[in-house]
Amino acid sequence: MLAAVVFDVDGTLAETERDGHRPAFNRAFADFGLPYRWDEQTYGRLLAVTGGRRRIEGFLAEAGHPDPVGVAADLHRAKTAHYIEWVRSGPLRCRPGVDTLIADLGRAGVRCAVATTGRQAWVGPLLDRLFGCTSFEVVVTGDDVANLKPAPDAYLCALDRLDLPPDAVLAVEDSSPGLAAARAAGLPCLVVTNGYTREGVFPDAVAVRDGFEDLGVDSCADLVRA
Ligand code: XBP
Ligand code: MG
Repeated sequence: MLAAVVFDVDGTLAETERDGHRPAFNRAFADFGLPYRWDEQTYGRLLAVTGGRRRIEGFLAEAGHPDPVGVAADLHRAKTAHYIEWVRSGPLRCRPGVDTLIADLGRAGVRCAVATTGRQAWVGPLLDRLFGCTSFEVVVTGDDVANLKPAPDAYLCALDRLDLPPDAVLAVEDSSPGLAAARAAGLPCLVVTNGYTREGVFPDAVAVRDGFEDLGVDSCADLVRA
């Protein structure tokens, strides 16, 4: 019995990575006079590390930059400010069909939630702009958990706040770290791929699709029964 759907944000609810997060990271590098710029392909590789601060940290360590941990914290603050600006006024859209699905789930009495490794400072404004502030009953962000995806913490926290068992909840993710997080928390997980993850292999997914078109409440319910 499907009681709730928990959605990832980046890459799932909206294509935010290539034209949203990536330029914000690059603006932060420029602010600090650093020579690094992440092109689309490099950024695709770096997405294996979730969380912007950890992503910068790993990259700086790999590049041999001094004090990667301290520098990453400052850079990530600047990146977050740039990204909030893009969320407020950039060409942000949800992925086609996901807004209809969320509205249909609500009408059918299926609760909707969010579990992301992104930061609260921009997650709230992004959800409000795309879906209105009442669409998600529970919103878990990277600020709420000790360990980011692929650790299960975000999903465990969502289940706790929803007060539901994992087998009554469908997770929707776009990537391997997200899928691993959902599975580690015991949730069946639908993967909806995007430009960065289309070539991926997702053996643990209950289903893999390349978009939300034609995905309705009944097919979500079938997936938790599968
Ligand atoms: C998304 C992320 C996020 C963003 C950056 O992972 O890894 O870290 O790229 O956001 P997922 P912050 O979709 O699996 O949640 O800079 O706010 O960390
Ligand atoms: Mg994602």
